Amino acid sequence: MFDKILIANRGEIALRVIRACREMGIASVAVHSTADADAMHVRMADETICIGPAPGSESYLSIPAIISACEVSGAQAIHPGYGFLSENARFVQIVEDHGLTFIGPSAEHIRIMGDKITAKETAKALGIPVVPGSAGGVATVDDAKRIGAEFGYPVIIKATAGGGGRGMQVAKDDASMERAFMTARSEAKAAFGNDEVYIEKYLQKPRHIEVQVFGDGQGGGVHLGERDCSLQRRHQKVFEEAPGPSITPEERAHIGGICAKAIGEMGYSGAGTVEFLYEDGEFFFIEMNTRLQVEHPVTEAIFGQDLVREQIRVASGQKLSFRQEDLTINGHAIEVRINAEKLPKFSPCPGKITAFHAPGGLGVRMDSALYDGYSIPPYYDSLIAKLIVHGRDRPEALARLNRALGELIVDGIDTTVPLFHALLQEKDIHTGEYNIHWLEKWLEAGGLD
Ligand code: MV4
Repeated sequence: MFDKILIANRGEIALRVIRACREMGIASVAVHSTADADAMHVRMADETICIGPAPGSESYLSIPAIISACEVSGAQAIHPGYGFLSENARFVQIVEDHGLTFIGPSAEHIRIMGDKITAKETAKALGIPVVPGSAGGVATVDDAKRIGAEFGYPVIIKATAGGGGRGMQVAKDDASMERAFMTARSEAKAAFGNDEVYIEKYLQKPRHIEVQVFGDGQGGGVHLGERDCSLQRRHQKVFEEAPGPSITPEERAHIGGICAKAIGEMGYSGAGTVEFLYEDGEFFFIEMNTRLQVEHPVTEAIFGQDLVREQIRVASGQKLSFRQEDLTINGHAIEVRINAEKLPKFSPCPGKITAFHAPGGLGVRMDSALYDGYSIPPYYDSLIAKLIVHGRDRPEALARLNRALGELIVDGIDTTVPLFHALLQEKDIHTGEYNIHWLEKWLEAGGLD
């Protein structure tokens, strides 16, 4: 096991990793930008190193700065958290070339899944059901129209180098294909420096269901069920839950079993998330994320497992501490993402916290790096807290969410908390009848008014 781990991240996820390290008797090294000298992750770590100026590109994304911080501190491993360098295959290669351990999958697995075409080919070859569509990249409008005719409109054009929704275009018929295809290509080029696109049958009202997997790097793989993350705004998740309200135990065992087997066969190491669109009882693979996700706590809550601890164990060459048959679901968990944003437009709202109180009590977890008097810097993501509630069933979790939101105090800035109070008034949220379009439609229809 490692003696010392460097955390190449900030905010609540850096705290999350520091906490796992402390429980495991591992020393933690926080890195920070000049803007984060007073940040909670810096206060809570065993050691701290300033790695550069405020912009992420010159600090949390600076590979030389992070490698140097490892060498200076004597950390043997790097936990990347999510975002920043967490899915950067080149970084992982450099980490390994310096004799350090990346807490996550191999550079090769990150590379395969980063290219959405090779990701899909790999998933398909491993028996994971994928969305019907083009075999590989589509180079011309004529080819795109052939695919439209073959699979039937509407189709969606996606960037091979994309993910997370950028550079996608829907074509509803042959006539709209030329424009959609050209727009997708130029957006892909602008966003990713790569204009390759592929095409899929467009699913009209799916849910976003993602399966949590873990590989031991030695041919073993397990799944920890699914999360439903359909409630999104502009491809940003706002509310996540586990288990998925529409998923039966049989469906879970089926798709989970397929994913776990695939992860084992790949020789995948560490935490991963296999993303699906789920419509009319069918799962369709779209992408795989090769990192720990923001919403991992809902899975931790219902399985009673510490996923960061498992990541560290696997990275150090130890076995997973659970087998598939040890994993059972207990109750229901919901996470809401609290952002420093002003409603109704979700405009970023950094500033000084003048009063702060985190909710508590049975079944309540708040992961946040806020404290009274803290000034949220304007340079980074607007996520300031994740409120996670756990109940014996979904109605209890929803009631607990309502109760916990009522206890929360964040004064001095605007947050997305009123959004969650409003959502809790909606019947569809209580019945679980929502899909990927529900939130945007509700906002457009004046849900926040
Ligand atoms: C799709 C789709 C419908 N059909 N693919 C958006 C982000 C990226 N991860 C995949 N996305 C979508 N892919 C097919 N074949 C609809 C979306 C989509 C979406 C997916 C998940 C959650 C929210 C979404 C919002 C709009 C579109």
